[in-house]
Amino acid sequence: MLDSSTIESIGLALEEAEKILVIAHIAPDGDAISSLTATGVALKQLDKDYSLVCDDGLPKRFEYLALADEVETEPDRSISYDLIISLDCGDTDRMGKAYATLPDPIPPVINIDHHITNTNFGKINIVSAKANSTTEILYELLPELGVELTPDLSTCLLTGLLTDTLGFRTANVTSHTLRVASALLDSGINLFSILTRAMDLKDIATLLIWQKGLSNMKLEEGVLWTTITNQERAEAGHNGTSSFGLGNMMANVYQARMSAVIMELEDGRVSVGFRSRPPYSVSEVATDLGGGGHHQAAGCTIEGPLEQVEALVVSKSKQAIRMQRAELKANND
Ligand SMILES: [Mn+2]
Repeated sequence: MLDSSTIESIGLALEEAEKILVIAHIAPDGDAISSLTATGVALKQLDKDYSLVCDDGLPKRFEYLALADEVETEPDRSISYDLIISLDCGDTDRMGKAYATLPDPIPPVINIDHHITNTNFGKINIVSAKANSTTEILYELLPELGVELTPDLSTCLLTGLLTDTLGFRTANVTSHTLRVASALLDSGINLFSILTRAMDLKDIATLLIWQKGLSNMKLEEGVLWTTITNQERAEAGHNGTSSFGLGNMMANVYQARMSAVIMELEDGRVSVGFRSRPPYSVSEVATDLGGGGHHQAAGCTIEGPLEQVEALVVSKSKQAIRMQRAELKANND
């Protein structure tokens, strides 16, 4: 539950702000992008001036979200913003250039997030690792600020909840999660149509990148990993840094305790997406490598070359499995 003093300070910050910059994380997933559009819908209702920004723009499959066409890849340089709302970002790096290139003085930040590794970088922080998605936090928060739960808003909020729980399949889903979803559906929106567009429909490039990833896959000591080079990405016609569920698929293999998709990026750095099944956790490995995330899904971006990152990631993952096994065994004894 949100405490009333935090709600009050957010209400006050919004009231005083004239130009609000709303930022979702780089390489946005469904939760990031729908938190962004949901916040836009809310600010519009509250009659506030805002910009919705994500370095990497809005992925095509989320074009059905309200205000999708308002999402920009950089802040408006002619505006001097007086408030930032950061969404689904565990640290300020996740806001990318949208934040890093802002002129001084940097306006105060409202940090709304559910990553267990969140660094509480905001002036106001609403960080709840218990929430299944950042949109679940917005579902609690926005009505407290006088925002009405319209079908457009509910569609955004449910999209974040569905995508971050992989369609209610993750370990943190509870009856509460389903009650939130149920309340959102009561505003007159259609679960099937959101599920289909947000999670099922995909570009052929996605299957081609899976094909590359699966053929490069290796399994050692419970770590199932793959590497994807820039050339392979180009051949698949794949843009961006997401593997669109390949890591999730690989973590759901009996022989795997952790999975890692290690992908070369155009600038020579390498992005790593980690996944695991309980009781194993990948958030510590990702944090150790300069990233962050959740127990079952985390990631980081490291300087290349690819082969070096691969060796590092595999050895760190094996080590994490050994340590976590030992801890589990000690706890069971
Ligand atoms: Mn999220």
